[in-house]
Amino acid sequence: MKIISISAYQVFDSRGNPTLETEIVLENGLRGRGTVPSGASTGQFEALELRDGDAKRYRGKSVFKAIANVQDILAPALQGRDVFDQAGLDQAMITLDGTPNKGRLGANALLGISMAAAQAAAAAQGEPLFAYLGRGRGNLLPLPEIQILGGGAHANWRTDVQDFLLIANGARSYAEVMEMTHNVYHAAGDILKQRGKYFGVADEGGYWPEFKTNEEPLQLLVEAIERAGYQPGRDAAISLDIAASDLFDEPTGTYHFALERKKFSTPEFAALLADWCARYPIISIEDPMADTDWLGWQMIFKALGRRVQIIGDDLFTTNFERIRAGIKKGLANAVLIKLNQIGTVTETMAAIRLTQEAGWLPVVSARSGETEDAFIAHLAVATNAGQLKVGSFSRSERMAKWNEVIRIERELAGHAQFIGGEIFRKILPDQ
Ligand code: 2PG
Ligand code: MG
Repeated sequence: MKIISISAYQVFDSRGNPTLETEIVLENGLRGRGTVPSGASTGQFEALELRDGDAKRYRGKSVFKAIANVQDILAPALQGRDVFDQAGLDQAMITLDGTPNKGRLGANALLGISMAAAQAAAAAQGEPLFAYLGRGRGNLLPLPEIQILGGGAHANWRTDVQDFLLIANGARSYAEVMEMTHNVYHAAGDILKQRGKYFGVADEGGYWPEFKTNEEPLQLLVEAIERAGYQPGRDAAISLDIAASDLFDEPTGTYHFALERKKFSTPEFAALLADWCARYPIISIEDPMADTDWLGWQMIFKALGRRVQIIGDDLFTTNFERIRAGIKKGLANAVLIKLNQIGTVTETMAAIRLTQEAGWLPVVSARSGETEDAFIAHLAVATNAGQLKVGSFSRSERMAKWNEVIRIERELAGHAQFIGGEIFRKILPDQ
């Protein structure tokens, strides 16, 4: 099935920032579209997001150069090729770019095409995207990781810790996760309203009240779980994204909590997180240490790695070589997976496979700047990844993904599988 045309144009993400959408048309007239997300707390090892940097247009954020690269360089090279050859299309784009971080043409230029090709191919095959990408083998509905409170770069630094999330580890079905999350999210909102601390939601849809310390949100989460009628730890547990690269001062090797005017050495920071894990029902921590502080990662993994999921996001940036190095060194037991950190669907799926083959868990993730595109819901099911992180339980760019999993479950009819919190048994012998 030949690709007839590839075009790209500027649309806008959930923060109102420009991003790129790509459309592919096939010889039979069917189409596929891909809309590229964008991070705020981006890792230094991510593939390059090409923005124009012209202060007079869209505050420097327009993506017209990336669009031109699609139209002038990538499209002419790919038109006429077989849309079912996803790996070949992605490799051709990687070769045309020719840099290790997609810095010449822009990872956003490549990813829009890569996603659109998968969508068009699925349409041509007459299959839903998850079935096409998974070659019919994907049927595991993901356990969601859902933000209740936002901080860090997503909430104007109300807290230093970036995300306080909920994992409904006791749920027996995806529907039950939705119900529990709904109940806890709104219970948290009720508590904040009663305390006069309800100020709406931050970039990913979580509340962003003022706190005096980075520990206070943990107490609030436990209260919200209890207020909703659940037992913390057994029914619903806490997950954190520390996004520690943003807190790390490289020259002095210290972590900073600006909110509390506190500094921590690596062992002190590891001890703080271990103490939180001893006192709160925390089941997962993402980026507990900075992406360059590998000794810190080893330290935290030694302390917590048998009972807490330790996820590398900025550490690995969905990069095959970085994940492989992390596996060798035993830095973590899970990998956050983001399409635009690496720039093509093929490389993203290879990163997921590598993670699974090592006996680690992949967590498919959205970005803080998202769109209505629900590609990642399909990716999670296609690869039997088992976990999905999309921000909170409000704002339609978030709900689009949670709702898409409901549609996928219907599509799978009786074949859908849900193992929920059981997934942690694969990596956590002491849970
Ligand atoms: C993260 C993501 C999503 P961003 O750190 O995990 O929450 O944030 O897209 O801003 O990098
Ligand atoms: Mg993160």
